[in-house]
Amino acid sequence: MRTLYDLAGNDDSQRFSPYCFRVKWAMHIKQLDYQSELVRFTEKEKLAFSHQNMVPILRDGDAVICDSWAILQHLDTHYPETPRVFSANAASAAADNFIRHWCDKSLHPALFCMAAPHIYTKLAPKDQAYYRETREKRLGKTLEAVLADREIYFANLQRTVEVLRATFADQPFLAGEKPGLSDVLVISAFMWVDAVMPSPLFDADDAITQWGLRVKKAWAWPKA
Ligand SMILES: N[C@@H](CCC(=O)N[C@@H](CS)C(=O)NCC(=O)O)C(=O)O
Repeated sequence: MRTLYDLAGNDDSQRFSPYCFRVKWAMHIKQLDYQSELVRFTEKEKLAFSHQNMVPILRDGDAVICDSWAILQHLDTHYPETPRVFSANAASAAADNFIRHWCDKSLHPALFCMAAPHIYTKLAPKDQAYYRETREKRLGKTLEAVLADREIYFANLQRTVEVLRATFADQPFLAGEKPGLSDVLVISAFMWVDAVMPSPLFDADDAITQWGLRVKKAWAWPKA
């Protein structure tokens, strides 16, 4: 049996890890079933078996795999009869790797500044002090100050995602005519933020919103 260790808020249905979303997308594309083991930020004892303290973790039989990228690689290697997540084409795989780093270094930080104060409100009370301390250190200011500066952060986010809109003016998906791993990586980032924001980041007719709907439709993502 496969078990995915997934980050949860106060409410079990509240899931907001972009890296866990990557794995859930891969499982969905491959039609692999799994059970979720929900982990709160401060429940590090639940992760001790993995000798590190982050999610996602996949337990697959005797194998324990940490890090979303490594988990995706494991799934492609161990389930070769299922649809591949990584492109077999070297140039496409290299482009996906660029998008992975663009997400980690540019998109996630820009989204984080929008989402951080809202994530706080969704957490179990026992997690809030840990989250405040670690995230305020990362942000260099209080969560309240981040919320007060939301217009500055939104302008920065808009500059960051302009490259997506320019791309969608030319092609329906980041991977081209059909969605691919690059689309999984980017939609996972937006799903993280959508899960916590009080209102959608972008208008319904925004090219990014429309692309997100296309990705979910193309792969029949079950959760709307
Ligand atoms: N490079 C890792 C990053 C994983 C990561 O940053 N996980 C976050 C949740 S999104 C985490 O577990 N944070 C725990 C903490 O901050 O205490 C991956 O791709 O899986």
